[in-house]
Amino acid sequence: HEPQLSESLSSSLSVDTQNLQKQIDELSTFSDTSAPSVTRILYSEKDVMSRRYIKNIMEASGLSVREDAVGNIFGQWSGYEPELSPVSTGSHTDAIPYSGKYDGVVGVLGAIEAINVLKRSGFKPKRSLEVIMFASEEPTRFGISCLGSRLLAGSEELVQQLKKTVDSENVAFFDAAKSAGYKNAEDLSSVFLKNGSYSGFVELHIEQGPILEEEGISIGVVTAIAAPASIKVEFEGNGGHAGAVLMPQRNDAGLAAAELALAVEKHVLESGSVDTVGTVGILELHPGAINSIPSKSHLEIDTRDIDEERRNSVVDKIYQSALSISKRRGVKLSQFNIVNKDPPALSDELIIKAAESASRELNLTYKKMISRAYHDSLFMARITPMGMIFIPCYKGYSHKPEEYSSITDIANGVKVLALTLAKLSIS
Ligand code: HGY
Ligand code: MN
Ligand code: MN
Ligand code: MN
Repeated sequence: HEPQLSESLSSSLSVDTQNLQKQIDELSTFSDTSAPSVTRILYSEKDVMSRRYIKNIMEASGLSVREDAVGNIFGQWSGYEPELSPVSTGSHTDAIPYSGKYDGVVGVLGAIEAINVLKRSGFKPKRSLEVIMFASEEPTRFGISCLGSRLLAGSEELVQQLKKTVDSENVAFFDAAKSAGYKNAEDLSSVFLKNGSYSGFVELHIEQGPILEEEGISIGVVTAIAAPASIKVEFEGNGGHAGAVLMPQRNDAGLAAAELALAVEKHVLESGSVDTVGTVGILELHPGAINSIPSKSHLEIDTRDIDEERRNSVVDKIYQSALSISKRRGVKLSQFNIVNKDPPALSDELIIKAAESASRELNLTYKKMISRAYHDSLFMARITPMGMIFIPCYKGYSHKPEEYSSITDIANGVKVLALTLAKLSIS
């Protein structure tokens, strides 16, 4: 017979909100920029401090902790049928420059607290429960998003890419990993998880959008994650003296970049859907002197859509624009590198149902919705049934220091996660 969750479980879940808030605040101090902003870059000294902090908290919660070759960290609570594939949960703690202290963190510290909540309630897991802190989710240092979960999902393409990946200071990926203590980072394929390693994966995350707060709803149950793509582009011209070179003789790499940035906006707005987005978040001019015509420009484009075909046609149009701008302006298109062009992911129906019933049993309002931000869940979906639980965040702010979620909303998310994990654990 299938064991049932005791009726009283949902009412016996209590979150140690004071301790959880303290942990969120302490973790935010491991930052390369001053409060209230957080900057925590993969394999940096602050990242290493944050890793140690998380491992200590996992151990204090009685989890058995291990790390893989690139620094995905796993904390497991063994179930009474440990031979069954575990249920996993988790998120990331790396943070882009000048961002906030909740993105990712809520899904790591909140997941460990969800385990504590279940332990305090007397619940015994059948399938083991495993908390994962992914090596890094943000693309900041090496331009590769969800680096840890892409490897867990078995990306051979990424293994080849990482062998020749360097950061903006020319530090090779492997050297950076080793400097953070991951001595056998070169053994990348050891990171791959076999299919069936988990029976499910659920990530708790702030919404990074305004809907839940605007509609006064406590919980978001994610049904799909939008399809992200990122492109690195470089133009080269002759540069020269800003005073001496007359306009007809110029091939200004900076203006080529500016024109392509506006072309991104044009193609996105003309896609036929409000769900298509495009951003040029990095635009660098060389040599970067007021009186020197840019001889080189470097721009990085992020474009997404919940519809993969529509997103792909925008990428194609951006490429066509880059070619025509380079011809018309006589600048060389020296790089047009599609770094990633990922498909969207659908959440698993059973996990959606588990999260919905958990919300109902906890008397929390909830709404099914898509995630326009990407997450490690996008890649975990390739090797196991996936689901995500959202909590409201202030005005939908994220990736900036004003990012905020109340400890009440965080505690609601932790309880829904705990009850969802419990349901999946005895399934
Ligand atoms: O950009 C994203 O969607 C994620 O929050 N890093
Ligand atoms: Mn983020
Ligand atoms: Mn995140
Ligand atoms: Mn994300």
